[in-house]
Amino acid sequence: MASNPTPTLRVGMIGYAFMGAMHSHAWRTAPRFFDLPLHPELTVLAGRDAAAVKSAADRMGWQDTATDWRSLVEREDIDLIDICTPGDTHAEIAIAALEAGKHVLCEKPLANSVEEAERMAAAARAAAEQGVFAMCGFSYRRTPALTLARRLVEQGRLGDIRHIRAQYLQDWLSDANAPMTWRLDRTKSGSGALGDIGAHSIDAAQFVTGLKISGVSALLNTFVHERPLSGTRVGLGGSGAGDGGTGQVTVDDAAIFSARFDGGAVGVFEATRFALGRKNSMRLEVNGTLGSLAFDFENMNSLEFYDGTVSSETAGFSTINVTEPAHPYTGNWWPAGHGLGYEHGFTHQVVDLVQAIADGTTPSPSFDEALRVQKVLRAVEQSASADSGWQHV
Ligand code: SOE
Repeated sequence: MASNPTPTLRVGMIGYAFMGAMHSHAWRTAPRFFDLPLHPELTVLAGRDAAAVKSAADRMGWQDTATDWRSLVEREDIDLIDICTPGDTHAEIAIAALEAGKHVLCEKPLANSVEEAERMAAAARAAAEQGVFAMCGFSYRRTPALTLARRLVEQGRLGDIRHIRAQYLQDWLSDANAPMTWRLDRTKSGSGALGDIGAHSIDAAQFVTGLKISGVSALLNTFVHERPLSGTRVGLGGSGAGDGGTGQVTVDDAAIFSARFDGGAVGVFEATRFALGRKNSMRLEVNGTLGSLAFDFENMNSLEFYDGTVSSETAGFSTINVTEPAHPYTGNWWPAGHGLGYEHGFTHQVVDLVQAIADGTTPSPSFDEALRVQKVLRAVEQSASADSGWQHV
């Protein structure tokens, strides 16, 4: 007797740049390494430029293309909408998709304002009652070392958390001649380093410690206010050409803030795209009464752990190689010691999302959790504006 084929989850994705390529890879790869209850099908890819979206779809394995995202929301052969577009479009697309009964995966930060994020979270709550679910793409949570860090905190290995130190350091804007991009335009991105990468640190800090930020005191800074509109793009940055005019940078280049967490812990956060030499250094250090943890994404297959309960004669930070089958997610990949990369967090995100949908449970980070991050972003901006001081979240 033939066994039942795995039911499909037909995905419609909007956007096909860096994040679109990453999500495509994740949708393709997840069922090849994990036993999923639903089989993702790369059904339709949408983007405004017909030729460019067709070429991206052929390259990344999508069956069909569309030039209007609304057609995806209306199609009956789509079960999930994956939003990989700049933040100014998230609310409209996500709410329309949820109201049409489609599950949603939305890139971070959830929205460009708390007001948008609140509407999205309300739509997600209403949809969940109908068995339709939404997740926000804070993918770093699914880096095995950070998932392990959370596990150690949950096991009580750190005791009570005292300090959280989070830095997200990149350098692709340190050249003042690097060209303008949508990430530097507040109307498209909502904020700069703060929302683009600081949001990851906020989510990771809250995820690993299980604590919530209750207040912040911040400063934001913009180093370069005008950039060339055209030029040669290399990765996220590049170098501008002198003849295409300039555009205004309307976001922060660096965000620094101190924070209080529920339960008495204190934190320091820094996000910048001007830390020359630091390419994707997403760092998190946590100090508790019994132990400490330290992580740097530039060394993403390791986690430093200090066990304060052993004799001081032998105590010291030790490096856990997070590549053993016993570690989160890693057993589905390569033999111990062979390591994972940036893209694996996105694949794990798909794995957990698909499992939650099949189980009929709200995936994490939910839109409500992402709304909470959005409120921290707002509090940081309010605190930094006109030096207005301490802000409750
Ligand atoms: C650019 O700073 C960026 O691509 C972010 O937008 C991503 O969220 C981060 O994972 C890598 O850097």
